[in-house]
Amino acid sequence: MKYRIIFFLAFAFVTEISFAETGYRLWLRYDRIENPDLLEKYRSQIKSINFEVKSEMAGVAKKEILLALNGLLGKKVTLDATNLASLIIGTPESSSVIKAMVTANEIPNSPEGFLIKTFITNSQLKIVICAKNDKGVLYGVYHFIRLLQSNSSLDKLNNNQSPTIKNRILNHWDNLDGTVERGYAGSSLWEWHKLPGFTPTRYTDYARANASIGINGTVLNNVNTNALSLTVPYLLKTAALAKVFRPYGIKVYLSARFSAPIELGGLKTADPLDPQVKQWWIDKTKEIYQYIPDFGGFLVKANSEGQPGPQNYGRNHADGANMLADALAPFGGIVMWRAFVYDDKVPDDRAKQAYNEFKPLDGKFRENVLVQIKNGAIDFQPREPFHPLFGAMPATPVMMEFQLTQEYLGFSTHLAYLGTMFKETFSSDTYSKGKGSTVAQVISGKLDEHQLTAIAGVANIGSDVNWCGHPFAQSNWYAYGRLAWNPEFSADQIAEEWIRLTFTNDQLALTAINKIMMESRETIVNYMTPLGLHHIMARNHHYGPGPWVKNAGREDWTSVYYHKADSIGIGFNRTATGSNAVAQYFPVVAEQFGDVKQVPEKYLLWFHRLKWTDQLKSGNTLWNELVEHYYDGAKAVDSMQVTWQGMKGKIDDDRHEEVAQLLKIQFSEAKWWRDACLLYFQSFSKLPLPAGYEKPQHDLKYYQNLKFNFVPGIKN
Ligand code: GCV
Repeated sequence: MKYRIIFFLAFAFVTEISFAETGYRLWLRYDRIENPDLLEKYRSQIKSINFEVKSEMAGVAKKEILLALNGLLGKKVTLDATNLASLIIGTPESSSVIKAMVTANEIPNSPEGFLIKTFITNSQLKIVICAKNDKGVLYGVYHFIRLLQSNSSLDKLNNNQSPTIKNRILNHWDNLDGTVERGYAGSSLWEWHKLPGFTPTRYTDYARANASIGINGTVLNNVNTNALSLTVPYLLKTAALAKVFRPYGIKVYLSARFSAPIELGGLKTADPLDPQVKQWWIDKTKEIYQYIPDFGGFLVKANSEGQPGPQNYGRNHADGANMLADALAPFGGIVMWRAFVYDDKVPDDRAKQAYNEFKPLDGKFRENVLVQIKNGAIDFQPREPFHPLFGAMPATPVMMEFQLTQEYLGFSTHLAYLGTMFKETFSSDTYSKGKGSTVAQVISGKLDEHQLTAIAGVANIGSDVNWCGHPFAQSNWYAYGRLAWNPEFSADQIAEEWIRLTFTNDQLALTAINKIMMESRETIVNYMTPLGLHHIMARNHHYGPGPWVKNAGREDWTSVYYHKADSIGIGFNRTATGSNAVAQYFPVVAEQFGDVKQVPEKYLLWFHRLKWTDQLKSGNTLWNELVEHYYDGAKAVDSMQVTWQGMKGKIDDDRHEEVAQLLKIQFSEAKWWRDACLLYFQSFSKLPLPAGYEKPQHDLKYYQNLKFNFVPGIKN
């Protein structure tokens, strides 16, 4: 009897633990469909499945669809190798049933596209998921699962999709010692010391999550890289990861340290024009492909923030990139050469430096080189106008770099859905070839007719059980993948999809959570950097406000360099009377950004310097408008908390409570940002807070003296 009780208690305990909603499953949650009518309907529509498997990739697709169907339908679907099956999956080569049912020109001709189509034969509904090859089938399967998870109708499917951008890549800023630069979700996923022998299921789950949203590449190591990644012991480890990811259509890439020929090869130089250096990279690349035959290529941060590069030898970025490109070309590999360069020794506005260095090199890169450009010209700020290099290098394939990890948007403590931010950049019009030359058009290769296209997202993934730290940070991984697949998707539609897959299909909850997400990034901009302010965070770790940062080792790492506040006014004059950064944009844009009357107010202080008392469109003075934005931002977090409270019972308690606690922290940090920034700027404007605003809790000194130890994301 005693044992029975112990067993019962142990069972109850285990049961409870195994049902805790940790967030580990991300958007791949296959719990039984809640709506009973829909469940019945799906069960009657999907009784059996015909999926002939002839490759490892088809094998994982089959495993996934069975897992999903068994979970979502709450019963086992039967396998049926005949044309009587209700769900038929494969390629015309692998499946004679598909070959007979679908005409060849209905299937997208692209290597990763798919068709999902409903057929009614003899009043029998059949659904076909097919593609030209198994990769398309895999993506089709994940899309079909998404349709079920979001309770879509299967009655009349005719869904034909192909990705817009070819290489859809995550960049991990993961160090070999297990830390993650700007990582706020625990330590690195990659357990280098246990590789290559140990490859936990978590690696497979990582690959599943990526494949489900179309991500097909991953750079495993930090751009501030260690040459050791290129040594044989680490190549073996990389090869073990590549083996796990391969069936999910994911290639691995490595960040390459430019000085590796010196550090590993014992050469005296890393000069890209030196024959010995070239040979060293040729040999190294050959060696890499021996271990990883489908290796994707190199990502390089050169001559930026202390990293070595071709300029150390009087060469330019094209010389460096082309040397690596030549070594990779025989194997089909690519070079992603970052344009994130700036130097405090260069006496020009930091925002102009990448354009100044790269624009003259347009057309000078090999065919397998992409120039990787951050969304804005400074550094992943809560809001930046699009980078002037987009559209300015028509003879070179350029790719986008977004930051998913929230270095400047509240780490994994603040709720920030970045789908809206990604869209803001994508839909910006460069006017490089007239109206409609959007950044999305540039990146997709459509505007300048490039076949080689790519996009990178700096990952927000770590060892935390829920992968990304904040439960809502998962939505940025998701949105990145979906927009990389098709930049025309809307942020709103992606948010809704993610909520359905991650939390619930309940309509009230969908509306409320969607609203929180869609407003979240603007809210952060308001309480951190409204009206075009930028780079005013604390020094080095970037946690919290630091508009007073002055002595940071280099001028372009200080805050005062960017806001230039004094007793007269505030803002960086980037017009013709200032740094003239506006001239780097095409004339229509340059004119708009350069004219204080036309510039969108969200970029006002990015491009213009105004007096505190200047009047804005609202009729407010600049000072009062600034105050209003900061207070609105903090207030909006309070409203988010209230809305979230209303979600209690609509979603699981575990994640509800986690988000509620994080929102509470966010609210107090929003007020901290607001009060610290306004008190600091007030010390110049000498203007009072307009009537009705709650007074700051502390004085400026208090905020300036706050010190934090062991902040994540940097080497402490
Ligand atoms: C990987 C910013 C970050 C650095 C990062 C750098 C980059 O400066 O603060 O941590 O380094 O961008 O993108 O290379």
